[in-house]
Amino acid sequence: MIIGIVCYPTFGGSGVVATELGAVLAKKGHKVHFITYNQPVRLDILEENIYYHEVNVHDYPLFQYQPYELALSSKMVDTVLNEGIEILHVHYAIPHAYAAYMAKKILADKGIHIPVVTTLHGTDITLVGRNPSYKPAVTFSINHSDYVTSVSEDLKRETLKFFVVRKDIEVIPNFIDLSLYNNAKRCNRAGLAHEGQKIITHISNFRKVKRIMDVVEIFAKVHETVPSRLVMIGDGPERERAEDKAKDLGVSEDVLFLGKTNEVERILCMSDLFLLPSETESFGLAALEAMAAKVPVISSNAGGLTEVNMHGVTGYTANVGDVKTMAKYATEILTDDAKHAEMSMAAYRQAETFSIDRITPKYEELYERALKNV
Ligand code: GMT
Repeated sequence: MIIGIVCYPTFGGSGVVATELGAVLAKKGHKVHFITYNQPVRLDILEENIYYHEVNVHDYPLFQYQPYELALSSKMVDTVLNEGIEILHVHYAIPHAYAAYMAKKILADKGIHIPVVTTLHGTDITLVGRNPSYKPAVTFSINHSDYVTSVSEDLKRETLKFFVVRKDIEVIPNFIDLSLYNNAKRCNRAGLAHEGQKIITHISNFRKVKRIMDVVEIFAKVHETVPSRLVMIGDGPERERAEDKAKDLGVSEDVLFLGKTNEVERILCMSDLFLLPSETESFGLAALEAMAAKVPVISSNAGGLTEVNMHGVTGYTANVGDVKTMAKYATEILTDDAKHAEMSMAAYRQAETFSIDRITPKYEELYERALKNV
């Protein structure tokens, strides 16, 4: 198949999922064309069957806001015509599903009929899409996609609760390439922590929804009794506040802010525990990545997180904001070697159920169905 993938090219989960899906499809012999405003961070354009088409938005003094959707739709149309793309798969509804609808209509005008698959990832529904400024357009785009998928059962429920959706939503959960984590625990921890310190990790875009103040508070409580280091990966608007909080709580010497990095697997392989206390999370790809590295997870029980992190098995979940309970669970895991070992293995087994080989054929099957029904 010749597939066009549209996504955000950033470190965010939706971009990572889209990029890794494209990479695996390319390995299987499909031709995969990425249409984005930058080269996706995890995309290797030297791989066979992978192509990258950049969306350029022209600056013009009249515009206060650049018309990105227009440029994206036009790029989709051109790429479909030039490369013979048979199916468009857009990740994140805003504005990709909307732009894809326009591209589809423009192509239909030229006698070319192309199916559009929209994958909902989370904030496009739970935070941004619900906003009255976007809601009518998001509802329309979902209903006019040929196929709609969501990354968790919870996200499907949320979508049906907040939008009048006439389309069937198929749940295809996120996936993980376990082979990337196979060198687990062989990494040298000395660069991250002193001898005898446990390593606790958090990865996110440091937006409010991730509650990184809770991460620092949980760590400060654990640190009272467990020699430990907190490794914060990522960057975003809450970083400065979190740095101040670490200082206020007297733990800043043992909190490392490493910023954005491509070394996620290596850092996770050195970690003893992963924290994800988010306000909402449609899936929690970062938690799954930790589990693939055999790292137990303490998370909130919001959204789709409980579909990934099984309470009492792969780690623990607690109510959003309940830092006391999360710290208690964290201390329990870090001070009981047998429990830690048991949960690490359970985390890995749970990650296996989301392995790339099990999940990505579901997308291929969906594409084949879509192409049959054009
Ligand atoms: O978490 C974010 O703020 C980034 C966002 C994105 O669109 O990249 O992540 C969403 O999609 C991920 C991949 O499907 C999910 O694993 C995340 O749970 C989801 N984030 C939220 O729902 C907050």
